[in-house]
Amino acid sequence: MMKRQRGAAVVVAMLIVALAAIAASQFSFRTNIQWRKLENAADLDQARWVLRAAEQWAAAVILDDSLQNSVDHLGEAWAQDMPPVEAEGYRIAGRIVDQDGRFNINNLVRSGRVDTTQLTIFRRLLANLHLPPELADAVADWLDADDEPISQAGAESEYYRQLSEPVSAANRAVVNLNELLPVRGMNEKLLSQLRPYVTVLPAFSRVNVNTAAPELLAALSDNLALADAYALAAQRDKAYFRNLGDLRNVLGNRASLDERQVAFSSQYFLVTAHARYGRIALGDQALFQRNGRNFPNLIWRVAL
Ligand SMILES: [Ca+2]
Ligand SMILES: [Ca+2]
Repeated sequence: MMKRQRGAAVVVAMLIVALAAIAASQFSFRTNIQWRKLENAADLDQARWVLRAAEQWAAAVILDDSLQNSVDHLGEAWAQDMPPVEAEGYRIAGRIVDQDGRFNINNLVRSGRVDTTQLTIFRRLLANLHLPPELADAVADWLDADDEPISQAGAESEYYRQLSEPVSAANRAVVNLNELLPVRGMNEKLLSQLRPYVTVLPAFSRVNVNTAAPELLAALSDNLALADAYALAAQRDKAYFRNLGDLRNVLGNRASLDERQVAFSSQYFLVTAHARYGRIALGDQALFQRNGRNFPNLIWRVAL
């Protein structure tokens, strides 16, 4: 608990440094706006600045963590929800969620072909979430390079062209989960149920067993019951897994995970930031990738 509090204190200190930097830049900014006279526009600029600062702060927290240790778990500073911080007329709130604790949809296809191991994992995940497992086949077809359905439940352009609003299968990796909306069997409700458990990343990723939901942990195994996966997650929250040895010790010889799919650290982090200044409130999301001991790489950013 002490460690967690100290971690949070470091995070707040970094944020205050970022805010001070903005305040210091205000002098020139104020002279600038004398001719502008549009208060809203000025507030918008300031809010954008604050939003960038929040994002940079989050990336700095991710970097700071990688300098401390090489394992990532939910007891670390980056994973703690931060209460909104107010200073100098700004209000900032930010949240960091690692993406390696989720099933990466793009793992389904390697070099244009369906990876059957990944397909099985995705089917199991859907079943554990009480969603139709055959949806995995249609998603895999949407991503794989060919136009041959992998099963009766699959679907390719031939299927999609007969719809009232004809489309073609993407036949490539996706960059945003919303791209899966046209997939056979998919709809807004289903996608929103799936969203907390999946992600789309630009490269193959392993599952961080320290941050994955029990439904995904169970999907990585052919002999781990969902109830036992919940027990595993409860155990992990008391003492995180440093390596395969820790994981094997906890599982005993009752069950095993597919160890080729498993990781104990995370490479990708989704940063959600909200900023308010004056009458303006803005939000955005950014995906960062760890970059060794250097500042994390920004993969993409979208306005909320
Ligand atoms: Ca860490
Ligand atoms: Ca295809």
